[in-house]
Parts: sequence; structure tokens; C-alpha cells
Amino acid sequence: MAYETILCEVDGAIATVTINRPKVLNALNPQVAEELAQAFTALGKDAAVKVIILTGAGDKSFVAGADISAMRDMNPVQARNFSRQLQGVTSLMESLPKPIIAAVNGFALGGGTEIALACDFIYASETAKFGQPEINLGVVPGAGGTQRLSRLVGKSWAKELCLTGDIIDVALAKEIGLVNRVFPVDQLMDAVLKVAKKIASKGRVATRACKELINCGFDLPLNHALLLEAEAFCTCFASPDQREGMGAFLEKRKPDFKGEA
Ligand code: DAK
Repeated sequence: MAYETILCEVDGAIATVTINRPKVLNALNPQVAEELAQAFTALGKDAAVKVIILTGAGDKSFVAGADISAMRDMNPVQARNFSRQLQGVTSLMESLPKPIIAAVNGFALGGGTEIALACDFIYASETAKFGQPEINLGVVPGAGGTQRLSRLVGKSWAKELCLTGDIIDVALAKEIGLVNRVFPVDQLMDAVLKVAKKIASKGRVATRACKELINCGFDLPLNHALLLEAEAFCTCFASPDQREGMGAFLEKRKPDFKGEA
């Protein structure tokens, strides 16, 4: 499919989606949101793709937020439509049955931090910077900045970031648990590809279930979440991957997972 504001490349089991508006630091406008929705929908259906990487074009920015020039003159109806569109993209990413890894290679501000938070985990370059500066624009974060962020880093850090609008460096982002791992700029994509390939070598049924269990179970009471986990564990036994994985261990060989999810 031809896109104008994003790039979408598939190499074997790994797809890389690059937000491609480097002149405005990859800011998100309605067209980016629409194209991201199309790309994630298509990749979700593409049986060959097992893991998706999300990154930003250029060496300065992942995503510097929603496009302020596009937002400034929106009327309330356009603002609501844009809002629903962005929320739709983050919800789609979370519900996709395949892991999405954020490769944050520079500024991830406002909607940039939020779209990274909708990924399954974040790897970042030493130059990455994070923040929820919406308060400086007279608004609140609208795509999960108050909600996904507080669930990930705790209420206190989420409040400090959302209330001050401060931009934090990657060391602090790692310290508070927003970022999993940090790499020199020229090693980030190799590191992300390496972990993507490792995940792609696992069985689809278990990969999908892990993502769904952690996402869905997190906000449930523990006993309900554990019940969900037991049901998913049981479902794995209906997949050839369970026999292949356990058989391969016992036969001292590498598993070759072929189950469909
Ligand atoms: N929008 C539009 N243009 C942007 C932009 C943005 N968010 N960020 C940067 N640019 C543009 C700059 O205007 C500049 O354009 P030219 O002047 O060259 O034409 C170009 O990118 C380069 O930026 P700078 O010259 O400013 O570069 P610096 O290195 O000096 O500064 C910076 C980099 C990232 C610190 C600075 O550009 C900056 O502060 N940018 C704005 C960051 C920001 O406030 N982001 C949050 C935006 S609000 C919602 C979901 C999500 C959202 C809202 C609702 N719903 C679902 C309800 C999200 C809201 C936001 O993200």
C-alpha cells in the first residue's frame, strides 16, 4: 500500500513502520493517524509478520507530538474527530495480536510518548527525550499520557511529568521504568531488530497470549487475571506449538513453531 506520511517495510517476519515527517520532527497529523491505522490493520492481518517495530524518520525525533499547526485552528468537531482517530490508533496497537516495539530515536513528546506507551515496550537511543508538554499548550494529554503513563511508571512520576510538562532525558526515563533499554544512536536499530527476531522465533499462540494476558490482566483483580492466565495456558495445549516446544526441549533441539494464532 502507498503511504505519504509513513514508511512500512516488511522483511521476513519483521515489519518496520517509520513515521516520516522529519521536517516537523514527525509530528502526528490526521493523515499520519489514518495511515498508521491502515498500516497496523494490514500488518495485523499479514500472516507472515510476527513482530512490528515503530520508529521515526531522521536522527532527531521519534515523534514530537501531535501537529500543533494542524490542531491550532481545529473547530471542536474536527478536534473530536482527530482525538477519536488518535485514540483509535493507540487502541488498535494495544489490541493487535502481535508485539510492537518502539525504537525511540530522539524526541518523544506528548503524543510521541503516548504512541510509544501504546507499544509493548520501548528501546531508546542515548539521545532520546520524553515528556508530556501538553500542559504548556493549555490542554491535558489525550492519548493515554495520564493513564498508560501512570500505570507504567506510577502515579507520582506521571503527575510530575504531566503537571510540569518537563522534558526528561533517557537516563531518567530508564530509571522510572518508561524505557526498557538504552543504546548508542548507531546501535539502536540493530538492538531492536535483534530482540524482534528473538520474539519472532517464538510460537505465535504463546506470543499473542502473553501480550493479551499482560494487557488485559493488569487492570483486573489478581484472582480474575490468574483465571484468564489459566485459560490461556490451557488453550496453548490445543496448539501444535506446545508439543513442539516441550518435545524439542526433551529431544535437545531447537523448536520450530508453526502454530497459527
Ligand atoms: N507540531 C508541529 N510542528 C512541530 C512540532 C509539533 N508538535 N514539533 C516540532 N515542530 C516543528 C517546528 O515548528 C519546526 O518547524 P519549522 O520552524 O522548521 O517550520 C520544526 O519542527 C523543528 O522544530 P524546532 O525548530 O522547534 O526544533 P528544536 O530542536 O529547537 O526543538 C522541540 C525541538 C521538540 C523541543 C520543539 O520543536 C518542541 O517543543 N516541539 C513541540 C513539542 C510539543 O509540545 N509536543 C506536544 C504537542 S501536543 C489526543 C491525542 C494526542 C494528543 C492530543 C489529543 N487525543 C486522542 C485526544 C497529543 C497532543 C500533543 O502531542
